[in-house]
Amino acid sequence: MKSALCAGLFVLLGVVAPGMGAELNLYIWSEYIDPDILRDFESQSGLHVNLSLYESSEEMLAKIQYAGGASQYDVVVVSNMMIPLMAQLELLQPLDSTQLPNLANLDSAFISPSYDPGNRYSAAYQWGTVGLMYNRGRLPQLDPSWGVLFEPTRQVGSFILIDEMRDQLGAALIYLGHSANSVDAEQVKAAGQLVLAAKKSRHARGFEAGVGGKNRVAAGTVDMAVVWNGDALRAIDEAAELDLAYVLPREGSMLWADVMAIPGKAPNVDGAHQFINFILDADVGARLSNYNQYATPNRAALPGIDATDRGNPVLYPPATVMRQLQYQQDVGEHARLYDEVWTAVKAR
Ligand code: N2P
Repeated sequence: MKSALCAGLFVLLGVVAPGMGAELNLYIWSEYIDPDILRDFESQSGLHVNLSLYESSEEMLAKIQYAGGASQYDVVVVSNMMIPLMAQLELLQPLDSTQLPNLANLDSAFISPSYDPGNRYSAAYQWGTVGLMYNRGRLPQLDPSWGVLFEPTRQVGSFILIDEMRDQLGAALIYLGHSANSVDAEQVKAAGQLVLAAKKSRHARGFEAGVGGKNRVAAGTVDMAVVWNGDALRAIDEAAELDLAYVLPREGSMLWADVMAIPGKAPNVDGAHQFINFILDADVGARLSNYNQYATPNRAALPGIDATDRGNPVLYPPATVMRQLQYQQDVGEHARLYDEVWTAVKAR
């Protein structure tokens, strides 16, 4: 009797013992979700959201693969190119599409995409580009080229490289005229040499993962960084006293999608589906992008996107620019080649 009363009181107070499944554990890039959206999900679902953040795909994969993450988190938000690899490593479980009616809201480009046929494991979250964010006040004549990182005679000011393997090696591959998804060992090694030389240059101020680079530029402590468009756009607004800008180098750049997936041993699989379906709602999708300033993959959300964002070519590049962007893809067994080259670049 006493314990029943006690349990009743706990429910009343919203306190739930571990193992009761009333939590949703989300693992996501930092600065990537509106806290109000989480609060709304909590009140609608009755689930308490535990938020865990990461800054790079390498960090995320290590956590999921080797540090118990696959049984700790219910939803992970990861780059599209991680899906084939994580599925093959059995780190993910298939989605139950009957619990995801809002999947129909996604734009056709994100329905059965090449990285995940049939959306077996993933539903799109946001998409964006890799580019250069810089302080225009300090570098008014910046040449919009990857050469400002990789060509000693064209390096200017101070810069931060991105601690994200495929983005930083991809930029070097593109500068060399190769595919950002190259699986040619000589090409990838040459890209590694370029990144290493950039790292050793007197203009370089090291590597930063995730939001680190944009934070340094926004604080005025470096002139330029390799960053993602949405992070750059938020910094441009927040540090309005500085004249900051984001450019896609003329040699071209990379395009990515981030997606939601459920780890293989997620504690709350039903809650995970509820969360994914909630994010795929048209209204929630619009709020998400209006907060993040990343582009929405949700067609039904488009009418709710702020008009200035919708018309901003940094968020929704015109077709001519899109043709210059390469969609990042999983490189299958060649991931090892990238890992080796990247480890050497970071270690030296
Ligand atoms: C959020 C950035 C996530 C985009 N800060 C990386 N794909």
